Amino acid sequence: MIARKRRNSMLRFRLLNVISVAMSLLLLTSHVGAVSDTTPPTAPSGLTAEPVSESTVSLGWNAATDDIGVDHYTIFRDCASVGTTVGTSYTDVGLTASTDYFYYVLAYDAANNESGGGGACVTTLTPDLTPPSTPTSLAAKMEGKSVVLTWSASTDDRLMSGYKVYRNGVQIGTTNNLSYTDSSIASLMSYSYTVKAVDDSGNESASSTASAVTTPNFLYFTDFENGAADWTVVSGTWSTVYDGSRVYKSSTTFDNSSKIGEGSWSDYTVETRVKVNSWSSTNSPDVGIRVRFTDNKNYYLLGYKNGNLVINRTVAGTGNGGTSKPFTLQTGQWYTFKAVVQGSTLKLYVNGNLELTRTDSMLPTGAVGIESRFGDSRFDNFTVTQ
Ligand SMILES: [Ca+2]
Ligand SMILES: [Ca+2]
Ligand SMILES: [Ca+2]
Repeated sequence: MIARKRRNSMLRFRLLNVISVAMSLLLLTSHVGAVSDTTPPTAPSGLTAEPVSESTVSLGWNAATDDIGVDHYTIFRDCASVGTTVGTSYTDVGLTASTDYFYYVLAYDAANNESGGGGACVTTLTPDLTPPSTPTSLAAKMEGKSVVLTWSASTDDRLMSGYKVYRNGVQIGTTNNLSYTDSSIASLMSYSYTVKAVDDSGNESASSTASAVTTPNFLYFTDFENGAADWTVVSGTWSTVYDGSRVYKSSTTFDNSSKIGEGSWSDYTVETRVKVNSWSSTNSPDVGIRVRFTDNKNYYLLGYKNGNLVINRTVAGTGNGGTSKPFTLQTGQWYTFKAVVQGSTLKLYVNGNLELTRTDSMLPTGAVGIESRFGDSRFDNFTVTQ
C-alpha cells in the first residue's frame, strides 16, 4: 500500500491518509449498531527524526487521541515495522552510516483500529573518524601514598566518551572525569603519566604531554581502612570510625596520643589529613603531629594549639614555649598537616604552605604519632616518607 521510494513521500502519505480515512468509514458503515470500537485514533502528528550518530536515529511525535484510548504506536522504517511503543518517542539503532531512512508512526487502539499518519526522512551521520582533541595541562602530584592526576577537558566533533590513563606507557585505567588517582605506587619509583581522550566511536586522541613523579621512600602509610591495630596508644582513647572513609579518632578528654614507627628513626616527613569536629574545652586544646616521639614525656608537637600553629618541644615531661603564629582552625574542616624533620630543623606545613620553622637539637631520634587534647579529632591518610 505504501510506495517504497522516499521521494514524493508527502504526496504518497496524503494518499495513505485518504485511503485510511476511507477504510475507516467503510469499517464504520459495516459495523453500524455494533458496540465494538470502530473509531481509529487520530494520526500521530509532528513526527521528528534526528540522527544521533552514524547508526542511531531518535524519533518523537505528538500523542494521538482515540474515543476509547490509544493502545500503542507502531514505528515503520522504509515500509517495514521496526518496533512498537506506548510512549511518544523511539530510538532506532543498528542503522548504516550516511544512509537515508524514511519513518512513519501509526497509532492503534485496543480494537486494532489504525490511524493515518505522516512520515519523516532522516539521513544517518557519516562515520565519526575524527579523534578528540588532546588532553592538556596534565599534572601529577603525590597525595598520601597515591599519585593524583588532573588535566583539562578534550573536545570532540561529535560525542566525547572518556579518558584512558597510562603510566610508563601502560594503560592503568579509564575515567569520565578530569582526574584520576593511582593508588598502586611503590617507593622510590619514577612514574611518567599520560592521558588520551576517546570519543563515542572509539577514536583516540594523541597522548597528552607526560607528567612525571618520583615517589619518596615510604616508611609507613595507612588510610585506616583496615583499622589501627598496628598503632600504639600512648595516652587517652582512640578508635577507627567512618567519616567519609575510615579515620582514626581521638576521645575528647585532656590527653590523647598514639604512636607508630621506629625509635631509631631520625629524619623524615610526616603528612596526615586532620579534622577537629568539635572542642570539649577552651583550656588550651590542641591537635597535631608528634615527631621524635619516644614517650609521653619526650616529643615535638607540630600542629595547632589554642589559636596558634606551634612547634613545641617536650623533654623529660617539661615543655617550652616553642615557635608559634596565630591561626584559625575551623572545626568540621579537613586540613593537611605536614611535619618535616631534617637534623635540627623542624618545619610545619598546613595545606601545602610552610607556616613555621624551628631549629632544635635536643631530640635527635624517635618514632612518629599524633596528639589531640580536648578535641573530637580525626586523622586519615597518615604517611611517613624519607
Ligand atoms: Ca477507537
Ligand atoms: Ca570524533
Ligand atoms: Ca581513610
